[in-house]
Amino acid sequence: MNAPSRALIADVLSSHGLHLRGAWEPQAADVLPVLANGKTAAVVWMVGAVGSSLWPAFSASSFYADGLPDPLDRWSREIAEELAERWGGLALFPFEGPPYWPFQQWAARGETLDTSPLMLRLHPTCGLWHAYRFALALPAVSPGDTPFLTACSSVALAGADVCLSCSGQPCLQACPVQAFDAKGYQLDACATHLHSPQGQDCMQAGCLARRACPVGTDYAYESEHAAFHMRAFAGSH
Ligand code: B12
Repeated sequence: MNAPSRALIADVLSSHGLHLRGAWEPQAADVLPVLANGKTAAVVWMVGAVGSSLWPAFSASSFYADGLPDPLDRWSREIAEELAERWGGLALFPFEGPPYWPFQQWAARGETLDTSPLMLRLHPTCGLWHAYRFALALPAVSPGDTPFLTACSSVALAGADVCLSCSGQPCLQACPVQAFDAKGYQLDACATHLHSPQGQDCMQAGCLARRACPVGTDYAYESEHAAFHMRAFAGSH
């Protein structure tokens, strides 16, 4: 089986509103599962959404309206597993666990990302408005994509911490219940607030701290998309 090219993978993903978010070459220390051919993966492609890119395709799918739990995870799984089978690989998911695959560390091996006081990774263009849906571990790399993979694998966390030089760090001032202090996150305080009448702004339009970040505001989630994630988050805490 020929390895799919990066252009083909990106093209197939775009029909679902998904984006190729870089790639990395697994090492023995990554301890990934072996593939169906009994070999280890040669490449891991990271797949995610940028802004509300996935919302039109997902919200039009049967998963969105079927009333069963975890519709976005099930939608992601159906797409990922079909692609993994097509290309002789394996799909890995951020929501499988615990223990969880270290998606944020993997992502930083494939594209430039920074850490942030909210613990979410900051992308230079879309800020905090991005997330991962799955990773595809494939047995081979198309020869034309070797330079891309080499370039991705040499990516390191951005040296200059964008958030440390951010004037006033509005994300740390915006949370009504001070759930973030740059060292940790008070999950209980956040969840209690979300379930209270005062928390309805976060529930309808998304986390106020995340919305306060000045980077990538053009990519902020559309309100229906934001509310969907907040309902899922509040519903499980
Ligand atoms: C567990 C988890 C949480 C827990 C964190 C508990 C904790 N103390 O660690 C909780 C439930 C609080 C959480 C919350 C959210 N999460 Co979360 N979470 C995860 C998950 C499933 C596993 C993290 C993990 O343990 N990895 C294993 C370790 C070994 O890998 P790691 O890469 O080093 O992981 C560390 C970081 O993830 C860090 N971390 C990352 N995000 C956060 C958030 C908080 C609040 C804290 C305390 C720590 C933390 O803690 C991990 C352990 O050291 C990941 C998916 C994944 N598989 O990575 C998503 C993930 C990190 N979450 C994500 C998101 C978007 C959120 C929310 C914004 C959800 C939402 N409402 O939409 C909220 C943030 C809160 C807010 N108000 O905005 C995204 C981040 C994308 C990005 N831009 O970086 C991820 C990658 C999921 C995805 N599909 O993309 N999350």
